[in-house]
Amino acid sequence: MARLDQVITNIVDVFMEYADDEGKKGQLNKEELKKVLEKEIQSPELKGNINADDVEEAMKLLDKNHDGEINFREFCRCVCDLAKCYYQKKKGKGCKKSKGKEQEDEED
Ligand SMILES: [Ca+2]
Ligand SMILES: [Ca+2]
Repeated sequence: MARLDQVITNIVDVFMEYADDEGKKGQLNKEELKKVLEKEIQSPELKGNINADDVEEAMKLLDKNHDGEINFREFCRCVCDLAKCYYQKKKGKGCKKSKGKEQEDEED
């Protein structure tokens, strides 16, 4: 499989695997979110951006529609934000910590 094929299928597969584990299907609750962050993010560079130890904080940051769970759209945004952070780091800029505020604007 090509690399982007893998990325895309992985995002979907990981989300479905954890989201359907307990509680509502297709939604990550706090425990499920903690598990994803702990098990599926291992690189210290990425771990620095999202903290599984403080899942309350991560949940607050990611749960954009404030229903207490992470849906696929919110999960995608999380992955995308991590990718952006990594990109910024590679360019030597370091990533801006979002403070849980809605940041819809794409600054480039
Ligand atoms: Ca669930
Ligand atoms: Ca939500």
